[in-house]
Amino acid sequence: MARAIEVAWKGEGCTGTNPLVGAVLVKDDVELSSGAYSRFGGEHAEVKALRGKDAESGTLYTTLEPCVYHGKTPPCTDIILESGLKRVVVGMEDPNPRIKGRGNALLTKRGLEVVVGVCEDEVALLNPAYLLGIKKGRTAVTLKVAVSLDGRIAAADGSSQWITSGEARLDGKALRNRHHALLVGAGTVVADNPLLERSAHPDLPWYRVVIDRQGRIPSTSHIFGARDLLWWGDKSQDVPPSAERIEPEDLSDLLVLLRERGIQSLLVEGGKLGAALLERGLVDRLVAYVAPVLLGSRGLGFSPSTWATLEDGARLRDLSIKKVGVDVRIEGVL
Ligand code: AOF
Ligand code: ZN
Repeated sequence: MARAIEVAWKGEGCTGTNPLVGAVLVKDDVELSSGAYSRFGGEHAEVKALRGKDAESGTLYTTLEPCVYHGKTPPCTDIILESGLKRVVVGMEDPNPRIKGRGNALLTKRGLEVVVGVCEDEVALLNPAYLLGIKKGRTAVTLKVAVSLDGRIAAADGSSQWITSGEARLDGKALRNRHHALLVGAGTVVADNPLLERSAHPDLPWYRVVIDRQGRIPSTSHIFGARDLLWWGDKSQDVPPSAERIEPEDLSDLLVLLRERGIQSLLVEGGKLGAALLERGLVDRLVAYVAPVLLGSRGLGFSPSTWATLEDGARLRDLSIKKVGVDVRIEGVL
């Protein structure tokens, strides 16, 4: 299963709203082949691992339960049943309501030995946004911040360029490649006039979700030239010709609406929006770049000003800590 997990990671960033899946075919304790789901709409991992191989009496290790219905591709259970496999070892059940145990049940019914829940915690790490989306019915949110050692994202006078090093900024930009969309507020667009592009996956849509309720963003902004824009703005305001207007009721509704449009993961890059989302319990993952700089206690923070007790606060789980240039990146789940 560890091998299947390793193989699954090959598809990172390329599978759109579908999960990362890896499969490994083993016979007589020897790995014969492997396959990864590596492109949205492409062949499933199990099919790739089994194609052209004599799998008779073998074991297939797959990180996710094999699918049972005709989607963009035929059901993996058909191919498994035709292959003559004896045993299928599954990392976790696929919570997709159209599958949810049916794949495993069908294979068991047809006489295969099916083992479910092997390395489940590691397997779940392949698809946090996919799993959260099904569980909570909304887009998964990552908040990225660049902070000083005393927790400030800007000095008291508002200046914030540049708190972290060039290495940390580059590392932070690469986070865009792991998400389906980026959320920005009018403040960021007006202050920085950014293009908000990303460096990878030119073939996949890259949505920029802009919140400008007071219509503050001038039509001369770079963002007006971008494609794939979703705009939550003031009704009387001009929006970019390519933008689609959205009208959610609130931030929580926005995340439901984004998931309905196939956006599974959303990156928020700092600022006021981050605090508003944190306050509502709508941040699932935090990535903080901490710089060895002190900015003073009147500097701007990024967490809710309404939190007062230790219980109000939030502690990160499943930490990963890495040195990036002279800064430290702390990533964790909320
Ligand atoms: C598998 N193996 O490699 C993947 C699975 O019709 P599709 O291709 O969009 O896929 C439909 C569903 O199949 C998808 O939403 C997810 O539940 C599951 N993905 N299943 O057996 C794979 N990628
Ligand atoms: Zn499948």
